[in-house]
Amino acid sequence: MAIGLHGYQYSVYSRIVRLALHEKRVAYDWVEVNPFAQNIPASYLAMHPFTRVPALVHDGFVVYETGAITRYVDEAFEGPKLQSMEPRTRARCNQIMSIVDSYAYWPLVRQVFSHGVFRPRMGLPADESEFRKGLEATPRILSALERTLVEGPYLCGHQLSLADIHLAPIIGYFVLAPEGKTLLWKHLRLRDWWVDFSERNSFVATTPRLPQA
Ligand SMILES: N[C@@H](CCC(=O)N[C@@H](CS)C(=O)NCC(=O)O)C(=O)O
Repeated sequence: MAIGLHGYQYSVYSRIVRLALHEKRVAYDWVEVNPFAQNIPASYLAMHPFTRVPALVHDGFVVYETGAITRYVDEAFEGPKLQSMEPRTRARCNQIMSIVDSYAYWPLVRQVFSHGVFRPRMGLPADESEFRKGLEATPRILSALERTLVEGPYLCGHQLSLADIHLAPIIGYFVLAPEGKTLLWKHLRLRDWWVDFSERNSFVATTPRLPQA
């Protein structure tokens, strides 16, 4: 059984898949692909025509789009189940994954983290107005996510799910900006969820090595 994960070391979406594989205890080979590079290999573009990462290859079967990959990983491999069969719990988890993709990723990662943390650390030009726009968009997103945390300790109740795995890397980057951490700390249940998740072995083991501030 050969599993290859094509991803970028700093990519939150690649980390989501790494977390899912780690939690399922599935071994894989990592193939580094920088989606922002000018010279993305043609072999990768043949797999992922939208020039994003990640993409998973399992015994010749190629799948891209992170939610599709993590659901596949959960269903194709042994290990703890990361999706509930109960319709409302499952709907809530899918809703959270969709909130992350549709509303959270851009402001929290591409605006706050990229312009407030990543670009300055990489010595790249950063845009303060993008950073501010991201911060302004955030309270509504954090409040919506916090509202899902009614039963805890996980986002969808008593068991770890793909929803936790989908959100954690996004929050992990967001709180590296002190302004982001301050905003998260106003949402106590979400903060507690985050502190717990950040201590999981899978999360620690997949921490990207960012340049120091
Ligand atoms: N819809 C894609 C989004 C993946 C995505 O945006 N990945 C980022 C890295 S975290 C990327 O490849 N960005 C390259 C770009 O924006 O050009 C998925 O779910 O996998």
